[in-house]
Amino acid sequence: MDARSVSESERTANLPQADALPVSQIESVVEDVLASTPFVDVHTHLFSPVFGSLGLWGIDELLTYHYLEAEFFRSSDMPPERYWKLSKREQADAIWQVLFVENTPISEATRGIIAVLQAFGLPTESLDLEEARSFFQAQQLESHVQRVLEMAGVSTVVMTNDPLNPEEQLIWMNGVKSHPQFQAVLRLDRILRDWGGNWQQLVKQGYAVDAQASGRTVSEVRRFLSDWYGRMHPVYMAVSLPDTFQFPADTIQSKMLAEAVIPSCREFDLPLSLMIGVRLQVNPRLRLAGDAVGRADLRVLENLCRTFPDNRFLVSVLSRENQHELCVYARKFNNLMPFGCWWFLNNPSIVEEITRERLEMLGASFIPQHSDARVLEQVIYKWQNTRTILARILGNTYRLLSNDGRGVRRQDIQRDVTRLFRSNFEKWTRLSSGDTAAV
Ligand code: HDL
Ligand code: ZN
Repeated sequence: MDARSVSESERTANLPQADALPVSQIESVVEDVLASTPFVDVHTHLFSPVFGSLGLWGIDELLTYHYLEAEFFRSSDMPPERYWKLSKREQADAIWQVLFVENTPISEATRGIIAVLQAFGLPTESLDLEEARSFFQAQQLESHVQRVLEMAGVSTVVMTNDPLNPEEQLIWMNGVKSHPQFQAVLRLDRILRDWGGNWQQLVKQGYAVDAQASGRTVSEVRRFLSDWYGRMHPVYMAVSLPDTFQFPADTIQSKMLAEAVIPSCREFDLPLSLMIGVRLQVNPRLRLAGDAVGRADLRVLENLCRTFPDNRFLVSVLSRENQHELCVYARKFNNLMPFGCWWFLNNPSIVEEITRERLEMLGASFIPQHSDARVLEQVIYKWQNTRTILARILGNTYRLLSNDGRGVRRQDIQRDVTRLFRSNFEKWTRLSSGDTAAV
């Protein structure tokens, strides 16, 4: 039958769901489902309260976020060397004065501060930070964490844990009481990016490794990973890699990946998170704000996914120019899970572009976002922005589907949002929905 001859009533009557939403209601239902579904934040630099001062929170930490420091140095005559000599409080005062008093906070990171202050009912146009400081100083951390995660609509925060960070190592060695809303990650940058500078730390921990990664080094690194798996119970192992990353290669990094880390991930049934595209310290004067981005050769993903079909790879790439090919690779390898609009990509204009092309090419089989939060209260604005953008994009996607001839119900939208922001990650990491339930 010619499609044109099907009458409107026959076409509608063919819709399998009598309860399909009117197109005009779709976006508001998407907004409501996004607002009422707690998300899993799959990559952050937050810590559960038991980690003490490693966990950052409050207005002075929010304002001295390295994203804001980079913007401060563009609008201030203060040389970085002088800024680094200031106290944390003085640094926050300087940033507030330059970016929020002398200039309008119109960047993504400065608007985020305004959104956080607004969320707590704090003034957003003060000439100083006294009222904000008093508010945060009055908070009790555990209840503040609960309140912030509830405001952000986040049920689970995935941390970044470094077994070779001396301060963090001590806390793990003394035994860490797990927190129902925080999951650990075994982060391996020091081993995989700077073997020369870190192999002796493994020796200090009792592992018989050497500078050339010869002899028993591989089996000892496997033992190191096994011991830390037992301490942390991580949901994945992770490493951030430069734009120049190559695999395979005749390097200690490649050997450690192929012979120790990737086999260990299989042994413990863990994904390996690869975050590719950082150009470290292009301007060391800015310290943590001194990193930049480079387009990577994503044939490394082809090689890794094809060589290790029984491993699962959780991948985020930093260059906007790598995003489309990441989608193509995800279509070729179902052991590749793209996630997030990372770091310099976490801006509404780019998040929209990336998320639309992922939906168009991958359906709901990817993880749209992570916060990368370093300071607790950042999750409030980062996830508020994600929900706003996703409401618009998903609303448009479902309208297109309706126009193509398939009505959409609320339960369809709920199923997709749950998959995008919870169950894709739960399945990838073998977490149960109970492990990530909102408390
Ligand atoms: O390596 C990483 O996990 C990056 O996210 C860096 O921590 C980076 O400094 C950052 O905070 N980006 O948002
Ligand atoms: Zn990060």
